[in-house]
Amino acid sequence: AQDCQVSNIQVMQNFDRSRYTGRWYAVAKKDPVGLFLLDNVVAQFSVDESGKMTATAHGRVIILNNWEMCANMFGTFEDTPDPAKFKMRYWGAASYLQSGNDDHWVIDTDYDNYAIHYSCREVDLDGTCLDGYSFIFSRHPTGLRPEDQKIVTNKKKEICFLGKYRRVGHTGKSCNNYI
Ligand code: DAO
Repeated sequence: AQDCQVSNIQVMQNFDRSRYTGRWYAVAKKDPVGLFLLDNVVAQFSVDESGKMTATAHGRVIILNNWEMCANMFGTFEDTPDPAKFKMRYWGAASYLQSGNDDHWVIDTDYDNYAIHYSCREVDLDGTCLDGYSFIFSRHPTGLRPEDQKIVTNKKKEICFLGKYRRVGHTGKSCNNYI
């Protein structure tokens, strides 16, 4: 499916949330309108006693258009009939941080090295994504392994975001890389 219809986007088959838990480093990001998370983005996924997926994220953010700071964010995930598609409610540790409710789809992952996330916030009248964002996650702060790069490039193409990503650095300069 490469017709760029949001409803035709293929997600991870038989997604296993317990294997997805733990730390993921964002190594690339396609930004939405009104970019928020900048760099040094580390997400930590968990599954609680009731089986619900939750996450915390830490990263350098942009608020009020030009203020940069480090932020602690929280997310809870509501299940849908597709095990790889969630509704994510998110908020910040401080009230001036962004909050919202976004789709959170896991497009592909091998659980041990790479993961491709996708969220379309606004679907256009023609069924394509008008405003969306996507994280490329790695288990390694140094980036993707060469053997995973081809898979990730193909998936970027499938979700019609190829060429729209920027690198997400992990300098640790303005934000610590731990949660
Ligand atoms: O960075 O521009 C943006 C949009 C992303 C907002 C979502 C941040 C919340 C993260 C919490 C849970 C982690 C995956």
